[in-house]
Amino acid sequence: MRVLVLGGDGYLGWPTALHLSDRGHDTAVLDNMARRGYDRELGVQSLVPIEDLETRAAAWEEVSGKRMPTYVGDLLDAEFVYRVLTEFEPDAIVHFAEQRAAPYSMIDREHAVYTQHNNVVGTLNLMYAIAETNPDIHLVKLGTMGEYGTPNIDIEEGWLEVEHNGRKDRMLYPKKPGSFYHLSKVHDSHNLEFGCRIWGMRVTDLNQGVVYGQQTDQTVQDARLATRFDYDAVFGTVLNRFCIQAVLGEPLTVYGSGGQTRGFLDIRDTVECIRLAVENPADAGEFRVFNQMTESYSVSQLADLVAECFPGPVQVEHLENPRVEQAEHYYNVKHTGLVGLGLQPHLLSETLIESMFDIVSANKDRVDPAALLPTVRWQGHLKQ
Ligand code: NAD
Ligand code: USQ
Repeated sequence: MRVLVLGGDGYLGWPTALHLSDRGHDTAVLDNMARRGYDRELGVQSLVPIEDLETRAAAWEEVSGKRMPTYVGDLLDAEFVYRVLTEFEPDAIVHFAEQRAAPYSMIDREHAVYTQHNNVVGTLNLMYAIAETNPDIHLVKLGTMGEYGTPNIDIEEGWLEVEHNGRKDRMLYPKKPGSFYHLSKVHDSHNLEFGCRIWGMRVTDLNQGVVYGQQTDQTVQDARLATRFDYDAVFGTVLNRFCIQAVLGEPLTVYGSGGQTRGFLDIRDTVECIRLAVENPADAGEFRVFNQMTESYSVSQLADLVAECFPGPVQVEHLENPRVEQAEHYYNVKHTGLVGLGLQPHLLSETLIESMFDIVSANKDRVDPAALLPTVRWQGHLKQ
């Protein structure tokens, strides 16, 4: 198949593009380099050094013999999006290209507006470009488990059978997200379901949990193929951060009691889930939703796991939670769709955590310890 990966310069987009290319798909990547710009804005850098997109694509061609065209441009530029779709003629598009950090979206009004404009309008431009160039294109869109929040009932895969006053209907599962970023994904999901229902688009919305890990079968083949690894309190995700903090001898920063529970998955499962979704397209008119996670853990459980695996002393510090989120709650998620397509999960094992320790040790001089501490507060704009 011909697959276009949007956001293909990012943490997950780059290894996914490599995985799809490795599996024989003609793969191209598109990115506007916004993520590298946020690094400059925040004064941080990936823990592992990364090459620019051209060097990465050239290295992949050298290693694999496979060419990977690159398109540098913005999804907010509708003409650019139409041009790329007309030129590359994809059968499937994988859409990672959004501002994805909850704390970044909560810095202030400007960052909230930027996040929702970038994410919602970018996706809307893409929907029109697909509908007007080739409505048969299967769109595989990255959503997030955080769209659901932490409701006190079981979380289904996107849809809920509702019985109300003696009548029944199948409705989109109600959403209770926890940041302006997570809300942007909810808005996307509604727009995409509308596109399927009204225009007959074919869409798979992947409500992904928090990803951990940094290496895949392809990225390890050459140092120039490495993907980014974020440790800072804005873009770094929790398990990656805990592994990094352990190696640096810094306390693991558990926000609040640590009872908050989330869905997680290994980066190697992310790339495989995308391949499975691409190779098994949604039907025309179908808004298909999968919950892309393999295990649930509370933040405290993760801190304990890292402390157990690390061969040295580890301190766990409970910081006042800068976010507004439930500390103790019910969490039971259905996630059988991708397993049904053939996913064989890599569950959190000591082996993976230990391999992360090695990656961090090799690059620890690149860390600015000041960037480890959270500075963005969910109610930061309110008068104290
Ligand atoms: P990332 O920030 O590393 O990558 C996103 C890429 O999209 C960046 O390279 C950025 O430059 C690009 N981009 C952003 N806006 C764009 C635009 N308007 N036009 C073109 N390119 C644009 O993020 P990631 O961690 O790789 O996440 C990828 C996707 O997966 C996101 O949509 C995110 O919401 C979702 N997701 C990530 C995680 C996780 O743990 N990392 C978990 C669940 C869902
Ligand atoms: N947390 C800590 N200590 C830390 C960092 C985080 O206790 O040092 C806690 C947070 O309070 C939160 C949980 O860990 O309860 C997860 O936080 P995170 O920063 O790892 O992840 P989150 O903000 O939820 O966002 C990440 C990605 C986002 C993706 C989301 C999946 O950045 O793109 O959508 O994971 S999900 O959480 O399922 O919505």
